[in-house]
Amino acid sequence: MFGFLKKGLKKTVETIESNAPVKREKIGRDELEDLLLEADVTYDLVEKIVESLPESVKRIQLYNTLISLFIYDVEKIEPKGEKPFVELIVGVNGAGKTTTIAKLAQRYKTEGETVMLGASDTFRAAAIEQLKTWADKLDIPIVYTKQGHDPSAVAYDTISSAKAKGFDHVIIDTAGRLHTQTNLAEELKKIVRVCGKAMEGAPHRKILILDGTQGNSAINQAKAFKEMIDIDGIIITKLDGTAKGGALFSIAEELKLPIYYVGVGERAEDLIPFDPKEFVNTILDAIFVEQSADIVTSAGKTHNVDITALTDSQLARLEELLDNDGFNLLSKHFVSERATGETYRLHPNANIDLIEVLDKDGSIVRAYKAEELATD
Ligand SMILES: Nc1nc2c(ncn2[C@@H]2O[C@H](COP(=O)(O)OP(=O)(O)OP(=O)(O)O)[C@@H](O)[C@H]2O)c(=O)[nH]1
Ligand SMILES: [Mg+2]
Repeated sequence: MFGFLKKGLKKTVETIESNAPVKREKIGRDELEDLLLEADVTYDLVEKIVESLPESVKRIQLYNTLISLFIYDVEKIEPKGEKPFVELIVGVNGAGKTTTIAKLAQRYKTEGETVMLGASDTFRAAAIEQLKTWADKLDIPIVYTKQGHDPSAVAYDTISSAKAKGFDHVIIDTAGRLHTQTNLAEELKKIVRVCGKAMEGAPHRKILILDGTQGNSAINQAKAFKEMIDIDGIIITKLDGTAKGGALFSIAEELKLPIYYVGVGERAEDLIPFDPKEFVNTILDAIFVEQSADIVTSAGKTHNVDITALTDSQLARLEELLDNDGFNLLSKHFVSERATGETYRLHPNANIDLIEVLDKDGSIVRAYKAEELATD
């Protein structure tokens, strides 16, 4: 969906724009420092960012510095081989675990895959009810027991049942708070162990849910969970409800964990794959007049391949062409392939009047002639 992340980052973008109302080609280092601090980038990181920049900063210079914060070695964990692919969802209470599970389940279901949920937050009766309500709404099977029962047993039963029925995915909810932190650590470790007994290699992904409205304070929380069980990646929720979107830079830089998705609302559809380039460009669009570094303008060309300048009908035509080839348009820079869930970059190549779909290595997966977008 077009501009989805932009909508999710509305409050962050508005705060930047209210602090720097006039967009420009260059921004002074001091002013940039203030903007980043306002957006909840940690003080130390702001210092580190501006250190390498000149007195007056151009978009491309800031882009390169900011994007580098997301570049670190991460292990890509994907469903392969034996089913089901088991995901364990952890995080403090209220972070958005249960809602995110519903969103993930919905996503897998839309991709044509089968999902089973496990209600391992047995600490509160309401938690079981909440997941059940989502399961009913999305028409997805769920394994649960009574409040107070062993959460590990629920995880075991969910995986066993999904395995027997050949399900593609299992997603397991957990409690965010127990009587003490030690209890929580012990419980999570036990769930992890028991998942491994139900299926070798499970849980395949241990995902930490962080509440985006907490900004930087989420970092210490994340470190605590990392110590309890080895976290594979994170999902940041409630980005729509905060002006602290800049905290993602600090979270990435400090934790060096992949950010799989961001939550941008309360509905099942409000979960979008996180793309660092799109994130950085959305922030930069609030500061600079210049367009994204990816966009090559089509000045002097017969056909218009500048995606930012496409008319509504040209854009609709592009979306239609992509759709026919199995792609969903995510934003003006990215598409996702429905069959695989892979994200590809959309690159307007003004030199040869093509709109190209590029993979991570820059190889062309598909290309559309600009003239194909003509609607008359
Ligand atoms: N605006 C917004 N609200 C969200 C988002 N994700 C979750 N919420 C809301 O945050 C609140 C808490 O979400 P839950 O999913 O219940 O959180 P939890 O981590 O399961 O909480 P416990 O079960 O109490 O540990 C709910 O009101 C959700 O609707 C999001 O991306 N945006
Ligand atoms: Mg919950």
